[in-house]
Amino acid sequence: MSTQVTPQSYYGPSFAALLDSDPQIAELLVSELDRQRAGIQLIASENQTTPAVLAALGSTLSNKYAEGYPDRRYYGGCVEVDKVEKLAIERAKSLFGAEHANVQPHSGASANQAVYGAFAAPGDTILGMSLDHGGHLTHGFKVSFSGKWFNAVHYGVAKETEDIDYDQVRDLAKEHRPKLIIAGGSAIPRKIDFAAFRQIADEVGAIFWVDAAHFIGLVAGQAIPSPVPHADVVSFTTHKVLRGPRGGAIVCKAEHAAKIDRAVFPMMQGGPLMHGVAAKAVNFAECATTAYQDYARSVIANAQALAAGLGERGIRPITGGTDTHLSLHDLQGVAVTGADAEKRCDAAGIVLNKNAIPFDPEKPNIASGIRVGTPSVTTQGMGTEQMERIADLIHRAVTTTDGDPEHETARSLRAEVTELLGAYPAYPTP
Ligand code: DSN
Repeated sequence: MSTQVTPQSYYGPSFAALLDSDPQIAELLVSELDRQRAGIQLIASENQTTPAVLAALGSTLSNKYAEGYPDRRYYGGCVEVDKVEKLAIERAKSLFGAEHANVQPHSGASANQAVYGAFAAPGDTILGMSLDHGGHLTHGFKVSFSGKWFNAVHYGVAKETEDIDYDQVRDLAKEHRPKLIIAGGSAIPRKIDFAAFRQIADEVGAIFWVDAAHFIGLVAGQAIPSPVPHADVVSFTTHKVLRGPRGGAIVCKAEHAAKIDRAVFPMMQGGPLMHGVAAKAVNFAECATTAYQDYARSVIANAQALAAGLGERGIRPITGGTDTHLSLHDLQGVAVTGADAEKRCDAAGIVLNKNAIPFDPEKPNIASGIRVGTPSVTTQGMGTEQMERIADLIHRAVTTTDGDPEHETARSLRAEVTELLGAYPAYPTP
């Protein structure tokens, strides 16, 4: 068992019961908290949610079956969970200025399944960003249900700008007349021109869907423009920059509300995870504060500082920088693959992921790039000065170590990481 103080406040009052009944799993929970505390966490899709959200997740709401929607359930005893879900819905609508919200999707992929269920039938054509240019599996990638069940057509980025090629989007939309046009993805560093997408969708009579999973937290914090006024439907996850529980949600225009609700339940899901819905409600309230808005702005400032710091050291940011919480970097200038960089950083106490870059000469499991994001380090209170230091640590890890944790430089880099994290701890012990 870890020598650190038992993190009761993060795992809730039931942690003592777990420790008693299943010490093996209890120990792993603590080891994972230790792991999250011990490294610099730069996975762009991760964050460190609050003790309040963790408390809601670890609650007896997990016991309740509540198929249906508030006041329209298929089970008795839903009086309290009805109140919880109504609060979550109202808070989501208010936070995003949305006409309708569905807070039941179990995950981002579940939310996306429901959007397909609402607006498309198997065999229909969809238009999304290709995965190797920054899109997402569920936007029609060949091994995903979305690529198997729909006729998926993909746009990408322009070679010169490395940003979305809107002319290509229009040309493909006119040629293929998709039912759905999808904006969003997992590795897009720049703001998306939602008005341009809306215009193209209108030109071809398509539904315009934004998968805002990555950047919805920046929208909630009013740090970047919102897709909500432009899109028919916006799906998202609640655990990235947003910093809520692992889960999904959908907001949409009122005219699509019934379709979306029917597609989430009963088409794609059964009973909602009411402990997750409660945690989403807690999170939406947290995001409506000026403190969260300050956080969202700092996430971007930090991402820009980190991207610039890496760029100055020969690790080129795709598109030249970022407007969001993440940047994507080309390692070809330092002659290291993404897979090697990920391993070398890991050995140095820095957690990030290899990532394909547009027009990547390497296979996806090797890749020529890395993706870095600042949601977690910003939650820990770090600022642009620390990003400069992290850029230096990454550069040294990538260019002077070999992935062996016992390598002398890896050991000294880990000592520097520990020193930096000492001033900005994750989940500081109360
Ligand atoms: N896996 C997520 C990410 O890392 O971007 C997207 O689903």
